[in-house]
Amino acid sequence: MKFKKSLTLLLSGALIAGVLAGCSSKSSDSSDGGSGGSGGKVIKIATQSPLSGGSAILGEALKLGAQLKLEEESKKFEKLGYKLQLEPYDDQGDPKKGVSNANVIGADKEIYGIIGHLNSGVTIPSSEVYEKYHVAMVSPAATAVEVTERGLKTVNRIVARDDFQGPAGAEYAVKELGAKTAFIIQDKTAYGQGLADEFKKAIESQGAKVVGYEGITVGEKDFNGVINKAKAQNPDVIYFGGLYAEGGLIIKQAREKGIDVPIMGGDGLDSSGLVDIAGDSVANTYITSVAGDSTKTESGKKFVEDYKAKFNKKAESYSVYGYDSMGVLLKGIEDAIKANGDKLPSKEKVAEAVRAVKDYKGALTEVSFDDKGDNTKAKVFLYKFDKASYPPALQGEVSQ
Ligand code: ABU
Repeated sequence: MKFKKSLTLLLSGALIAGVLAGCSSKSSDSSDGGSGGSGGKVIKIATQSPLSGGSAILGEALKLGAQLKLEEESKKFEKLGYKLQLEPYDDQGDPKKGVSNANVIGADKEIYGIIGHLNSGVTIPSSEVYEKYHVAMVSPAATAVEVTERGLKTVNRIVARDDFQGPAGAEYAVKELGAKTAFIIQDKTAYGQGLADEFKKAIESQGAKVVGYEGITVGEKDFNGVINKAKAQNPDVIYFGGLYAEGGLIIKQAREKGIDVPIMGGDGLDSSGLVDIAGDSVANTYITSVAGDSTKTESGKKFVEDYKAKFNKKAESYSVYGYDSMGVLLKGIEDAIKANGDKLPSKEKVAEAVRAVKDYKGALTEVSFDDKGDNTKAKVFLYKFDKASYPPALQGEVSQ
């Protein structure tokens, strides 16, 4: 792994150098790409993400980013004779709802692609349905290893996997935070458990000892039982595999019990929602994220301004990933249309063209898919929350 520290940190010298080498719930705000109802064959793109429930902040961010890109690209598609239309679905972060929506999406002859999901545990079963209907999916956020390990032709993602993210966190915990012991908590989802297991394997291989490994349930609010177990072990670091709703409460309740050691987690904690829930307790929390800081590039800064102007909201971690995922999907569709003499191609041909995307430059990301649908250019980022503000401070990034 190649760890590159953020410029701020390099200048401050704060760290030692060279450390780590649905229709039933379909949203009613379909967008016609701003084309004002002009003619042309309709190409619908669905989004699936939690627009309600505990992780709705990230789910909405993903959808809004995708919407912005679709609207920006609509003029180009009009010239080709096509009218883009967004079809947002609320998967509620629930695998059953995701699959139910996926069946509706698959049966819709005009839907040529899907941006989503946020949750790996929803992505995995829903994408079996997309594969059956040959509809290309690009996920801006699902990081579980299994998502792209099943040999599905329609499944792609632009973010790094948890077998990259977990070890990056473990290496940071050992080499930067000096952790010799870790207490691990995970939310028993495909994402939370998968990430926690990758962290566990990696930190043990670095010579640290895991002094506790506990599961919690999504939606739980009182974590005193598991926090008491952690406190009794007096670990150097507590690691949580899961999302910000539970993560925020774990951090808050741990600090209330006087636990002041670093608390770590993954990209599921990369949300303003973590700060809303944990408040000042969030200080001394470290996360890995598969999402970079949009404000670090000119195109990223422009995206953040355009997003704010359009939606009157601050961009979240996954907003720009929704935007870039839509860019990749539309590039694949455009390529497939052109290869088919400007006629509408089959969904299979679209899926092939999406998988073939190479060297795509988005607002923040670069994307080249490998034969599994993973992005060979995906990175992992390290952040620290010093105080109750979002985004957290970038500590550095790791390339593959
Ligand atoms: N990777 C962030 C969202 C959680 C998931 O993959 O399920």
